[in-house]
Amino acid sequence: MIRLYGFNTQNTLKALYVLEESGLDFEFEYVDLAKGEQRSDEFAQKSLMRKVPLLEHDGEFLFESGAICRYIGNLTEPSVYPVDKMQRARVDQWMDFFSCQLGRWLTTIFYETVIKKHFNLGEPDAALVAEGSKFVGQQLKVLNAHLADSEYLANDVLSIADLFAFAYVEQCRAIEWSLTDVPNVEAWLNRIESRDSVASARARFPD
Ligand SMILES: N[C@@H](CCC(=O)N[C@@H](CS)C(=O)NCC(=O)O)C(=O)O
Repeated sequence: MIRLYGFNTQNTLKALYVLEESGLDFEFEYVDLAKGEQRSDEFAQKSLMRKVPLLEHDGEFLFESGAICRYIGNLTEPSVYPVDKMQRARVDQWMDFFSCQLGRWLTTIFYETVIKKHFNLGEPDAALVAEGSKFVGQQLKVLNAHLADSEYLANDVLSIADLFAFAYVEQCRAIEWSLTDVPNVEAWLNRIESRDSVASARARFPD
């Protein structure tokens, strides 16, 4: 039995998009972070981290969205997480690029300008938003150049890297970051968004 515990922010969405794309049977359990459900004793018994996403598979638990996406990728079609060493490294390369660079900075801006407001956590840190905006601008151009020659991030085929990255880049809408000057990124975003897996994942959340 596979069960994903999560909330509707980018870290859970990465794992949920990959799970939906995989075609594996799974359950989704909503953990309402706004109500502090991740801090319950019951949840702590499953994960010492008390964070989501958390994957449960036949009684084993796994945290960290990247590890979860790779694990699911290993359970499914080789093309979404290839076995060839260089092809797999290219998937990992783009996942790391998003975790450590573009996605990291988009999430910083999202946290400062959207989450803080939503959860009444104070004013955005203007210096951090400015620093993040500088890197997002630079790194979106890098991504745009890469996507000029390819419809997908790695190996010219959909992989877990695309779904993982999509969860970060879709935050551009909430932070009102226009993608019109990076049209290849915008086209890629729309391409991934049109997949049934994305619609199915979104339908898992309460209204
Ligand atoms: N690096 C972790 C980050 C996990 C994380 O920070 N999750 C947030 C939601 S996006 C969370 O559960 N926060 C609840 C808390 O910190 O109490 C991953 O990629 O899974």
